[in-house]
This record gives sequence, structure tokens and C-alpha cells, in this order.
Amino acid sequence: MLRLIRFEITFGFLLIISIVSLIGCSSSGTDQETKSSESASVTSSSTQKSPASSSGSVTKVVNRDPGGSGKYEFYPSKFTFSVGQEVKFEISSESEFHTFTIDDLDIDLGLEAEEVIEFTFTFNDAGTYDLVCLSHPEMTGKITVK
Ligand SMILES: [Cu+2]
Repeated sequence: MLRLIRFEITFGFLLIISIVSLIGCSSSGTDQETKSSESASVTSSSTQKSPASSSGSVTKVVNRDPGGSGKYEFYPSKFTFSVGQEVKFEISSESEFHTFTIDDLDIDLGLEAEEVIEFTFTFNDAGTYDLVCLSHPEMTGKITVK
């Protein structure tokens, strides 16, 4: 009987330790995630629930379609950024699969219906870049970097 009580106490203590270490692990994991997304020039994630705190603004792009706003288009479709600017995009799709593709920058993201993707890109070279959706060639856009 006494041995059983001692076992329960030990088990409870171990449980508390494992919970505490779990909390410790998950918070340090978030720190690492933030650091790695800052160092990489392109990061994408579709599972991130809460956007990482950032001082910069977010450039939102909607992949519109007939099942949503009425026609196939990027909204907005024209963008101007400065050389060296780190741009945080939030790209969403209305009711179909779309892509957010910029060949010259090796960017090719696919979005399922109603999916939202966040990614950060640093524009290092001046120029004009064509944006297109591979599923709908009439969906085009232009990104100017100067
Ligand atoms: Cu599309």
C-alpha cells in the first residue's frame, strides 16, 4: 500500500517535470523559427496560425476567381518596391487552386482554394518582374523594383 502511494507521488512528480520541459521546449522552438525566417530570403508557410510580430507592413495579394469576386485576377496586380526591401507577403486564394509565380525570381507558390500563404522576400535587384498564375494565364501582374 505504502509502495503504491510512493509510486503515485513519483509519477506525479515526473509528470510535472515533463510538462515544464515541454513548455520550455515549445517556447525555445518558436524563437528559433523566428530567427531562421529572418535570415532566409524566402520563407513560406501555410500552417502558421499567428503571424510573427513584425514592425513592417504586410503586402496582401488576393488570387481572385469567378467563384469569388467574379473574374481571374491578382488583386492588386501592380507592385512597386525598393531595391533591398524585405517584403512580407500574405497571399490568399478565393475559391480555386492558383499559383503565385515569378519565374525570374524563382518564386512559385501554389495555393489551394481559400488557402493563405505568408512568405517574405527581399528584392535585391532592380527591374520589372512578371507575375502570373500558371493555372490561369489571364491572371498577370507586375512587380517593379527600383
Ligand atoms: Cu489562378
